[in-house]
Amino acid sequence: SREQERAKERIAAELDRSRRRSNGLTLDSLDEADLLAQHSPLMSPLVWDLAHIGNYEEQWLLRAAGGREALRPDIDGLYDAFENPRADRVALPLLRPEEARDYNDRVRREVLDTLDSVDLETVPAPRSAGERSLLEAGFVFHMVIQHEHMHDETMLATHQLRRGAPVLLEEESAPPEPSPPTAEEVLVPAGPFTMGTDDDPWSYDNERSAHTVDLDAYWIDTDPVTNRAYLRFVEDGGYQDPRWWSDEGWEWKRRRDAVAPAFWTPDGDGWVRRRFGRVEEVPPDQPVQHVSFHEAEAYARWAGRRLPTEAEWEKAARFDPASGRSRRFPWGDEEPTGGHANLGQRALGPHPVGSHPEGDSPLGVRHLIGDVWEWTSTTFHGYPGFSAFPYREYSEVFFGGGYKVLRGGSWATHPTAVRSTFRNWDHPIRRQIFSGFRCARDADRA
Ligand code: AVJ
Ligand code: FE
Repeated sequence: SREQERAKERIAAELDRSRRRSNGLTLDSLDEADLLAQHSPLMSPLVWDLAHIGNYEEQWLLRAAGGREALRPDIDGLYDAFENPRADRVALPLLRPEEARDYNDRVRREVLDTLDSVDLETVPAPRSAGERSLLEAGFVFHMVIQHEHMHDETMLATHQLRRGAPVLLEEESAPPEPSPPTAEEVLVPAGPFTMGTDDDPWSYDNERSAHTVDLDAYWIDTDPVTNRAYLRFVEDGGYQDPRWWSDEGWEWKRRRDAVAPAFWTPDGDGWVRRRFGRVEEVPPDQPVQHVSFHEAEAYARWAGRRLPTEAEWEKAARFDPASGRSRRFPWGDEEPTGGHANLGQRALGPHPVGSHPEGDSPLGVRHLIGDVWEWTSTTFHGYPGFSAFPYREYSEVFFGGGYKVLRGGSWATHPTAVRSTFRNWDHPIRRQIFSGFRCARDADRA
């Protein structure tokens, strides 16, 4: 059908886009030694991510969806993230960069061939989370496209940790102009909303099923916490006062000797930050990034507030009080454009707050999508009726593991890999990711 043709064209275009991005972060920007090196024990050598992307694509699109013979079953173990912790990957007999490129190209050629012949089943709605198939509504292709972009974001974190001359270029010439400031917080009225989804064709198992959540009224910050605001916490001795920190957070801070967000260093009276090999002033109007959950939580307590729960974040990011409906994005159901949000690595950092008025939610909450991932107070778990699909290792094995949920995507997240239902998670100590936060508080009961 015409509709299926169009869906396939979109998939082919997105596959191509993600591959150009991966190559730009590896083969086009670094030499062989740099690609094979371990820049941080927290991260893989870039060449591991590169061939892992191809191997994942082989396993899911060629073997599982296409029913084809395996091309390189011998390398599955090398690129299995559970068999090999990140710190160990540098010692594996990995494909060299040129071999990885050839392998990825070969997989991709067969994938495009497979795409031609498969039937992207249409979804008989409504369906419960358990009843899905790999191809329905293009699911497995969407999963592989998002997977590649997630690793591209991971590779950006590796680039950020890498020492040496800068290699990445900013695609955009200048950030957009901020609009005038508005009220600092927004009141979200009490009442039910729909959290999660049953039918988003890009959604992962952990975003399902759609369910009603009834929340008390709460206030949430209009914008993510900026560097200017965070600096007040730093200069008020926030890192020296255990009152603001959880026991676990204080212990983390003490052991790391953290005194400010990652990549900040003192400079005269103030601070500078390193960003992809360049040292610059800390821009006051941008959301703070590279903070751990513990730092976000300590700031919130210092400010007399708290982090939002995951449900509070999602209600702010999609509930439309006029219709009572939950939207795909804060601004509506349309795909993100550069006007709505700072996504897709066009900038190499967050934009100043107030610079994406088109992206506001109906209640006037800003920058929910893009700029920085936002820590929430919620521990990663499965929604009611959760059913792992298509594999337990995407989400389910992380439930109950003390991971904290992050929402909204960062400037490094591709538009296909984020929406108001999308859930990310990480250890509460991690801050090499592009993480920030906003605060919330209970509304006074009348
Ligand atoms: C969803 C970002 C937590 O990077 O660990 C990549 C995504 N899953 N390969 C991760 C993922 C398999 C995952 N996060
Ligand atoms: Fe992966």
